[in-house]
Amino acid sequence: MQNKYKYFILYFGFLVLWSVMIIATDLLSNRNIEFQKDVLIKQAQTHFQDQINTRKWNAQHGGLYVRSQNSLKPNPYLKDNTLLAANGELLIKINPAWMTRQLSELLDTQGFHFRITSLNPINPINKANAFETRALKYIAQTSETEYYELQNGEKFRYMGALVTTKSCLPCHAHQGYVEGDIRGGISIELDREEYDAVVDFIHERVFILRGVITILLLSILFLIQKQLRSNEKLQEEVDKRTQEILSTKILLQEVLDTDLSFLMVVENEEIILANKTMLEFFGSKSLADFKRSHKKISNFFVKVDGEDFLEANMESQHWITYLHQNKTHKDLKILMLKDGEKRYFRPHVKEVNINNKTFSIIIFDEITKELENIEILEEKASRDTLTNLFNRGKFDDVLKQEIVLSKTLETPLSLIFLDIDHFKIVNDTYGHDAGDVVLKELAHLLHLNVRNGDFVARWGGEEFVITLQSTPVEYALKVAEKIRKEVENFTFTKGGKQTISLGVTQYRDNETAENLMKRVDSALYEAKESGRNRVVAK
Ligand code: GH3
Ligand code: MG
Ligand code: MG
Repeated sequence: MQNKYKYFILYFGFLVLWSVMIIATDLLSNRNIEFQKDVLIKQAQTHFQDQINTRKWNAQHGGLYVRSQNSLKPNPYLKDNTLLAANGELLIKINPAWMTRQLSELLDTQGFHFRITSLNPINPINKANAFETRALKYIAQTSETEYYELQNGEKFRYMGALVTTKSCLPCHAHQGYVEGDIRGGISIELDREEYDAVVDFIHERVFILRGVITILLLSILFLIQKQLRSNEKLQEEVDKRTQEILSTKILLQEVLDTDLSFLMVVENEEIILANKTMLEFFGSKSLADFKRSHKKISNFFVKVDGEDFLEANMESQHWITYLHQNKTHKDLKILMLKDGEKRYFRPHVKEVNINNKTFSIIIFDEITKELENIEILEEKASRDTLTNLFNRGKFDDVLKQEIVLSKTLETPLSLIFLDIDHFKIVNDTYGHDAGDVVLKELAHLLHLNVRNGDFVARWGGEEFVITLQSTPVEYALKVAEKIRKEVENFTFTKGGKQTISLGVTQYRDNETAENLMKRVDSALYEAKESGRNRVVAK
């Protein structure tokens, strides 16, 4: 979620919660104040009810008579307001109205007043004041029987309606009242100090409560805000690090891709990283693509017998394990085919441990060019510069191989050894260069007269040697004779006519190459000794 929305929700939520708390405290305080008001009303109602009961009792007895003492005056608005007792004492009649009046004057204690009143009083002293007028008018207009006012700075005022009963009619019927009429009320005034004190107390507590709630909510808001800010910072840090890691990864991939060798990182025999050179070699767009189409790189390793070439399994080990264990094996190579062409690689491996995980960094350096150059050099080194035939060094290897092949195939191997007759005379007569030309042309002649698979080499000077695979000495003799005739009939460009002498022999079981060479040499020697330009087989 975007930060601005997050904070908006937080502040809005805080405002809502704070408002709910304020409303709740308001409701609570109002309820308590209402309760206090009810106590005041109950108090007034009790007083009112006391008066009603007393008046009812008085009316039920048609008034009562008391002694005239303590300056008690008879009710001037009452007919027959006195009575002469049998003992001549004057008794004063106290009707409900006069009783209420007397009691209200008597009960003028602090904090509590009451008096009887009417909009239309018989006794003018009972004339309603402003509050009483409002109260009586309200009662007259509604079906309520009570009215009260609780105004700030004023006393609690209560008005209870006096409902006309049968007992009231004797005195009040002349005013037109009938039973059930409301003819006035008892107005009660109560001190409200206790009520105000409680209300003040409630307000004070509510104020404190609201303060505490506000501080509490602000603290929570502050903490949440702090947490959010720290989360944001953390997220920023994470984003930054992720970006850094991403950049490093891209950079790493770029570095890997610049390398012309195959470069891969392997974890548990699974390639997890590969460079462009490798992927392009296999025609893959990505590593996932490579895995999908080729599964394993070792599927491409070409098996080569008798050489140090890596295969998928080496000595019953996975090739990567084998690489780790044979790091010192510098001649290890890999052969793979690309568009039918042979491509050679030199593998290297390095183990890396990161966070208890082991990775293998594997590099395949391409050595195709290097091997080709070596091959060219080797080829060069094995040739005689003048005739371009194999030289003696190479011939030694070839002869050994031919002996192995002959033994393996169990086929005869024959050898022809030949030497130019009186070659010294050519040099002496035509010069050394002319001798060279003779050597070259003879080499060419020999080459033309052997089969593919037969090897011709310059043994040294004007001596040549030929191996004839799968050839018995009898046939070799025929070949030698044929060569002898070819040379005899050939006219050399600069040396004119030349002849050669030849020795022929066949390889014998388990003899050495040296032995074989000695025998053929002695056959040649015999050919020379017996007159030259001939073939001797041994
Ligand atoms: P034989 O019939 O007994 O073999 O007589 P020969 O003269 O051929 O034998 P000899 O060993 O006496 O002489 C060989 C000569 O071949 C001597 C040497 O100068 C010559 N020769 C050896 N190598 C070369 C070469 O590369 N070029 C030239 N032009 N001559 C060479
Ligand atoms: Mg010689
Ligand atoms: Mg010679």
